Amino acid sequence: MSTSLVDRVGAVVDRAAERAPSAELSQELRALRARLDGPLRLAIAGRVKAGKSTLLNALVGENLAPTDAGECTRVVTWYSYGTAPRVLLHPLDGPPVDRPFRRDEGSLIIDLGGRQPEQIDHLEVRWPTRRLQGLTLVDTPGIASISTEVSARTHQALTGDVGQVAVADAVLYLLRHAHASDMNFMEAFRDRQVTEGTPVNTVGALSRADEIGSCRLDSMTVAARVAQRYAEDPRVRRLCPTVVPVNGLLGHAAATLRESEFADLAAIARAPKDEVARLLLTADRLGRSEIPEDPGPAQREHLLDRFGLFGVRVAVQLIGSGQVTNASELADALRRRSGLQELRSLLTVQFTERSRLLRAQSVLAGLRTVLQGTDWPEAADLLGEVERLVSSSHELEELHLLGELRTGAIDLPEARAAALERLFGGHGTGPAARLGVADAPSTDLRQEAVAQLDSWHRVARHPLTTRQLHVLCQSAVRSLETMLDGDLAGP
Ligand SMILES: Nc1nc2c(ncn2[C@@H]2O[C@H](COP(=O)(O)OP(=O)(O)O)[C@@H](O)[C@H]2O)c(=O)[nH]1
Ligand SMILES: [Mg+2]
Repeated sequence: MSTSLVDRVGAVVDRAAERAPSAELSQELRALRARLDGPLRLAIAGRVKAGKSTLLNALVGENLAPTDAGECTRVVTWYSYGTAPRVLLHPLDGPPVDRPFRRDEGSLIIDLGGRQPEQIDHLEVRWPTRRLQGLTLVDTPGIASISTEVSARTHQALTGDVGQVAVADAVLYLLRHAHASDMNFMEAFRDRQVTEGTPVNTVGALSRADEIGSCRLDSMTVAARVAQRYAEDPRVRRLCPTVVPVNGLLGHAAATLRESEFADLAAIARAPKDEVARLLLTADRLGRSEIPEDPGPAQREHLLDRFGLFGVRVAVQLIGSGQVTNASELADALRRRSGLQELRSLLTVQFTERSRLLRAQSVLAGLRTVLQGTDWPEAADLLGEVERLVSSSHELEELHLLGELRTGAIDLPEARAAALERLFGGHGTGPAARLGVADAPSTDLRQEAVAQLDSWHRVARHPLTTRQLHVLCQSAVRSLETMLDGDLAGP
């Protein structure tokens, strides 16, 4: 896709690194350069206890990130692909060091070697799993954390403090309720992007969705409505245009379901109907009731921890009604109800497909930050080059306009705005998605593209077309021409 842009960005950073007046600066620039070819860095952000670490585990399909309390939850932790398990501690002062770790029943337990979270820049967990290939997930302690230092560390990781380069290329933001600090945080992330004002780098998830409808069986439907309302709220929309409900706890349980858990759930489902109903009335009863003896209170408490009250209710209903008959069918059914698949597709369309572009954008932002922070005479020339690169890139412009359209910053009739959003890659970057038609042979797609090209030319020529729309028309024409010259080029 964005070969030319990525190459050009790479060339500017290489040149800057070669000419840098100090070894330190040169090294910083080379590290930045490496990001261009590295995996996309997706940070999971949100308030403490929003369910970030749980969702990260659900996305990886393994129990890696520690949840709830513990000192490791207070450190920014990167989970990236590695051929063998390895944990590196990056202190604030000094080079990274390998740290021992172990894994018992639960998540990874990392030995920090007596270092306080405040002295650690971040931890890096490398893990051999397919899910982390091409995607690094960054777990953050949360804004408005207990300690201001930890809050600040989160901020810095995501937005880059003044003079610092941001760690994340994109953010998955977990919302539980629209707290004021949620808004401030997203503002900060947005401000530091190259194409200022674009929220395409942030996708929102309404987390712990099962709790929204009091854990009733229709909780996810209720949560979907709430998520929709959130996404329509101008304050939320301006910052993260899409919000989907997700139940990370259930997604994680589904990905790691054990036979013994299925057996316990099935035993509950077999009990007399009124007994089951009484047992599942509240979390307290489920965890503490004397009966049944099998599964006893300890096992039921375990089920609650793993599935939540909603998850247990759903699982018992699925087994009791005969809709699922074994652990793997149950896992599939629970995964479907967790909202994890919808979240995954959203992440694919919004981030993975334009991974190269987002990385190029981050590297440009980083390069700007580094250059602005030096008194090196050549920095001004290089900065000029960065600005030219940004303003001449149609791909970055698409990203920028996409953001403007989504947030309603551009005043257009809904149908026209929707067509442009699609065309600029808002629902996927392939030709069919951009054209808004079903996938078809490229001759058919080419015909459609030519027709749309013609129609945007006509809008552009119309005497009543505003200047703003005229600019959009030109971009639309450019997008279509790029498609016709590239993916849809004739024989
Ligand atoms: N019911 C329910 N509980 C959740 C969900 N996600 C997380 N939790 C629980 O919320 C608590 C905090 O989760 P954690 O992932 O540590 O939140 P973090 O501080 O944002 O990383 C834990 O006890 C989780 O088990 C969810 O989707 N549903
Ligand atoms: Mg956490």
